[in-house]
Parts: sequence; C-alpha cells; structure tokens
Amino acid sequence: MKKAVLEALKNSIEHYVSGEELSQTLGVSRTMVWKIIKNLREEGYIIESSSRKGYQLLENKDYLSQAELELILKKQEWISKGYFFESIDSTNTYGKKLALETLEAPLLIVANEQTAGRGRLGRQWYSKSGDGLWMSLILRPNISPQESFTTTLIAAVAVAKAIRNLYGLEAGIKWPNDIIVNRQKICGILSEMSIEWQTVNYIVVGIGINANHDSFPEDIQHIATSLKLQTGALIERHRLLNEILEQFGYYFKAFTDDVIYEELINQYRQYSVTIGHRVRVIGKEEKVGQALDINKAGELRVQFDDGTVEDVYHGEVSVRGLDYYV
Ligand code: BT5
Repeated sequence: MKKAVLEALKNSIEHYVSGEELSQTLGVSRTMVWKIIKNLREEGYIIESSSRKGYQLLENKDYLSQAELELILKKQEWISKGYFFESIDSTNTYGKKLALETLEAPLLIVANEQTAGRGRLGRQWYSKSGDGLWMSLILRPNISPQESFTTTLIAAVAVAKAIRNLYGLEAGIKWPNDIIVNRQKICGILSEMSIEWQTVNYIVVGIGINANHDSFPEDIQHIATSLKLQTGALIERHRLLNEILEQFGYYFKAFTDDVIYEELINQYRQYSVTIGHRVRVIGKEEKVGQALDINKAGELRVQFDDGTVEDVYHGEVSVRGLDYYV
C-alpha cells in the first residue's frame, strides 16, 4: 500500500493529490492514507500537506527506502527482488547469507548505512549513514570461475556510464575495480563468489558509491571524493541507483551474448585510466611498467621496464598508477 501511495504522489510530483482521491483509488480510508503519509515522512520523504488540497511530494530530494526500491524494481524487471536496510553490517555479507537461503536471482540489497563495510583483502570501506549508495547484487550466471571477472567489468562500466550520463563527469575505471573522478576514488567494487564443481554457484557484486559526502576521514581524504563534491549539488541516490541498474541490466547479457561482451570490454578499455599508463605492480615483488591492455579474462597486460610482458591477475596484485591516480 505504501508503494501505491508513493507511486501516486510521484505521478503528480510537485502537484497536490487530494486525500479523498488517494483513498478512493486505493480503496482505503483517509485515516489510513494519512498514516501512510506519516510513515513516508518518517522515512525522509518531504511531503507537504494542505487541508484543502491534499498532499504533494517535493522533487529534487534524496530518497532511499523499501518503497522506493520497489518502484525502481518495477522498471528493472530483470531483478527478482530487492531488500532495503536502514543500517546493516555489510550488504555483501548479507548477500552471501541470502544466497545460502534461496536460489532466487538476481537479488538486490541496498543499505543507507553499513557498520562493517568491506573492501578487498579485508580492507575497510567507509560507509557513513545517508551519504552513499551501498548496494549488492546476487547473481547466478551459468559460468566457470574463469569467466567470473565479467561481473566486475559489468559493474565498473555500469557505474562509470551512469555517472557520465547523469552528471556529465568524466568517470574513469582504474583496473580492476575502482571508479575515479578527477583522480580520486568515488566508487569501489567488491565481487565475491562461491564455486562448486568448477562452476560458479553465485556471485555477490558489491558496489559502494560516495554520493553526498561533504568530507571524509583523515586517512582517506586525499584519495576519496563524492559526487556531491564533484558536482556541487545534492545527489538523488534513487535516480543513481535506477541508472546503474539500467546499465547493469543491459551489460548483464554479456554472459550469453558475444556481441554485448565485445561492446562491454571495448567500453571498459575506453573508460580505463590504467591502460596506456605507467603502473607499479605490487605482488610478491614490486615492478614498474606500461599497462598495455586487458584480456578476455580481465587480466592486465603489462610490459615491464625489463622488457618482459606479463598478464597480471587481479586477485594477486595491487596496481598504482604512476602518472595518474594514487
Ligand atoms: C574496494 O576495495 O574498493 C571495494 C569496496 C566495495 C564497497 C561495497 S559497499 C557495498 C558492498 N558491501 C560491502 O561491504 N562492500 C561493498 P579496495 O580496492 O580494497 O579499496 C579499499 C580502500 O579504499 C581502503 O583501504 C581505503 O583506502 C579506501 N576507502 C575506504 N572507504 C572509502 C570510501 N568510502 N571512498 C573512497 N575510498 C575508500
């Protein structure tokens, strides 16, 4: 019912809808309508009311809620179900738990705050309440573990494209999993998978985007930025979420469609701020060279200064750009 009221308010955004009309079209009492409006306000929606004219939802605000998620999923039919949390430890951790309970997929998890957001290799992900878009998708593509990097490619291209489309910023991809704007990190991606009998059982793709942060903790302030800091405007996270899912849904076909896969990898190359640049590869030893390309498995081809050429696997190394991002 909450979704229906929200939908009705959104359909006549910035115009009043009378309580009478809402109660008649939805078949509930006016008191019930009032209770739902009260509840939506508690979730952060700015709804004006007038005893004569009814209710109106104000545009250009940043909304995230379960009802909002359901409205988005009406448009994103490729996702089976969505879960919204005001606060959670980590959407990826929850995703892994959920993947053990149900075979349904794709599923979407979104949180307003993470209390134990995770990066790769046990690193922390700063996930303050209300400021970011913290989300995970549970996917069950029928692929081998070797093909799993495609999910990270899809997520990276989807986020970079969404940021370019909505805000006109030149979002770039730092191999393998960071999205950067003006040389600073605006988004990180964490893909985790479960393998059984040499096939992928499920993949949880976590995406964290800094949206409305005005500042960051001292230890990351030199590397992190947010969409608000870059655009100077409030970011409507529900719009951003919808655009990312729109792009993700398109490239999700890359698992089964070779043409889309080619398109995906070419788009990744085009957005890459690593390919064509000097890099320091930090594995068992540290080596410096020139990043040449990525291959179909998502490995980075590097020509080291000693003349050797190697395909570097993302799980094993850290890469620092020497003439670009830190
Ligand atoms: C990542 O790891 O960049 C992956 C981050 C994935 C976060 C999402 S949020 C939804 C889902 N649920 C989770 O629990 N995680 C995923 P990595 O490449 O290891 O980078 C981590 C490093 O980035 C840290 O060590 C910090 O230096 C830096 N960092 C931490 N928080 C940041 C932030 N909010 N913005 C920019 N940089 C940050």
